[in-house]
Amino acid sequence: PNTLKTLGLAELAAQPHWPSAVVAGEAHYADTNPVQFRSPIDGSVIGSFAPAPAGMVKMALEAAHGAYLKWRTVPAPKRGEFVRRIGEKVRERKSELAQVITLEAGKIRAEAEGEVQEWIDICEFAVGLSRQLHGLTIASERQDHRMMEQWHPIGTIGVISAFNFPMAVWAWNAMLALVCGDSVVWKPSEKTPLCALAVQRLIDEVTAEMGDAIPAHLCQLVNGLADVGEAIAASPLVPLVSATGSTRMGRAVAQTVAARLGRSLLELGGNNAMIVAPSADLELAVRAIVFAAAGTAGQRCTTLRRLIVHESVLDTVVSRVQKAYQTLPIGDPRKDGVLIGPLIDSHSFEQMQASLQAVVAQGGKIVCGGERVTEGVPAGGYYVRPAIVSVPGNLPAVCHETFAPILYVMPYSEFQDAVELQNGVPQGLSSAIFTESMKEAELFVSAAGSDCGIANVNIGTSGAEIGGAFGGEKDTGGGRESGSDSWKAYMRRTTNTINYGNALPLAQGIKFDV
Ligand code: UN1
Repeated sequence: PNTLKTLGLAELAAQPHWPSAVVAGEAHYADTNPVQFRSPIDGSVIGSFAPAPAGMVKMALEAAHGAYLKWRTVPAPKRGEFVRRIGEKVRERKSELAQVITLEAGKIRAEAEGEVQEWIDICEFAVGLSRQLHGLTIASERQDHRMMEQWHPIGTIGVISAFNFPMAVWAWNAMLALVCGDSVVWKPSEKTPLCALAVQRLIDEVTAEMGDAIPAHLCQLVNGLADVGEAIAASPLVPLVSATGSTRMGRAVAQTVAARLGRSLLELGGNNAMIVAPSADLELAVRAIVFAAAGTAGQRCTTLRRLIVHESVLDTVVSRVQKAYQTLPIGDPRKDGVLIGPLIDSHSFEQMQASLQAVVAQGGKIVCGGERVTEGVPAGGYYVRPAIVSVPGNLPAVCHETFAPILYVMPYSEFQDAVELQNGVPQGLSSAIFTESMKEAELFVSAAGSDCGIANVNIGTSGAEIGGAFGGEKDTGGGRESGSDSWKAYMRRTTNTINYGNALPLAQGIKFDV
């Protein structure tokens, strides 16, 4: 309750349901059948909201579009000022915001704070960027002509995000979109509506503090179900839809967006692997494996799911990871010292069990873990012991992403086979190699190496910094968010050719005398 008060949510909490949407700064309540949302910590009901119907999406999109029409002419460095102030407020509220993430997504405190830190980091990145949204000047082939590029705001960005990063993924998109001169409509996961409301409240506060310096209502929030995502994807008012979640969801969104020739930016499932070479520093490798495979209870899109180990070190690596797993503190994520919190819900637990059964039926062997933990943890939450499963290669069950801590371990003898195993799944998000061989490391990150968007050497697959472009290939969807030049997705490029001479020469030397 204290946290809700600090976050300015107390009066919303006094209503029978949480808002279905916050549009133009106003909370709206739909009259649809309310859905309850629960804390994964103990399965208790936190609250309920009536899912926003399509009419509310329309209202949100229209408000956002109106704000965009004003925002697009505000100088980009001034837009940066808004994001700078958001970043300052997030810094002040870091621990309260993290508490809401822990409550709704079940992250341990350090990881919840890490997520809020990603939001702070992307604010700082975006503020710098607000003075660097520049295009090229290109030599014209024509006498007395100049050719240049400009990057202009594009419109309203639709953001669809998942439960596992209930604030940071929205922030990667929204903070860039805002400095780029766009407005935002957000459909968060129906499992984390409170995180979204806390974020929205903070944005609304900064908006109010800035008064007339910026247009109101640049960010709208719609708490709804899949049909809200579909309505956003279908709307011609949304030139770019940025969607994070399952490959199935991304495929549906992308097809709807493509049908109207809109753009989508997809960050979908991963099936991330690490190669452990015979020369690897095993001490470091084991620490990286445990954080990447078991951390966040296996619920990051960058979670390590496949371990490809040279046969000469296979037994040593497996027994060291197994040993580390035995002492991993699993439990209430609010408690000091706990490293592994709960799965998001019972459905997630069932999927984990189904994947374990499938892989065993296909020839895999469970080395350890996979079972529900009920002692020393809050009743009602789905806590599991992270599993290690030995497999001969990429069995069918290994080829799909199960959002839970299952680590499939497979052997290799030749380096080239390891690279093929790493690339031999439909997904292509993150990958890593542990090796002391310069040749192997360079090959792994070369054109003929890992086919993923992220390829790391001597660090794990998860926990990327915001400064790099984030995303992956194949079933991961091809999008790039966050750092580097990902901002270009949120703008439209115009090419301008300017004639400052007295003649009208045509390109390609064409003569057309009239
Ligand atoms: C996600 O799981 O959707 O690289 C994002 C990481 C985090 C982001 C994960 N910085 O693990």
